[in-house]
Amino acid sequence: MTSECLFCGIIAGTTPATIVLETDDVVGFLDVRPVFKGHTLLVPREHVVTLSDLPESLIVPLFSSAQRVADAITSGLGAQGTFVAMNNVVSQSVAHLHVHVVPRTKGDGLRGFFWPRTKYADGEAEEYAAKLRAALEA
Ligand code: DGP
Repeated sequence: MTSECLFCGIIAGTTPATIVLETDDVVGFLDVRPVFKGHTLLVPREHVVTLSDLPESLIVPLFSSAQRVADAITSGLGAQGTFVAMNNVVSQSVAHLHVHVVPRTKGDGLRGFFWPRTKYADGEAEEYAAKLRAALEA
């Protein structure tokens, strides 16, 4: 917990939020600026900033909570599916790891989250995969 962290304040109950789930390790609350209504943020109670900082012991608690909320969004809100995402450093506006679980329904107007897509030149995919495999083995 850090006193200047917004999400630590929500976890501690000193900053108001609309809570949807609480476990020993994780808190889930509604995003105050939802992409669609029901958009939930899941945060580990422990203050960590990025996915790289998340202790292995919290991976299952955090992502099983994301799975539960994703299921609740479809069964409880009538969404057809969900988009589950996390910004790390770039576009991360709150420096406390948070998983977005966003309700999705066909025709909701969100087209692939507005991601521009690119293409690999001949042989380039293998170069990228080789660099990734080397980094994974390091
Ligand atoms: P990101 O941009 O990935 O770091 O997402 C941060 C999200 O946090 C953003 O969608 C809006 C949400 N947010 C920011 N301030 C507050 C707040 O005070 N309360 C709640 N519930 N959500 C917040």
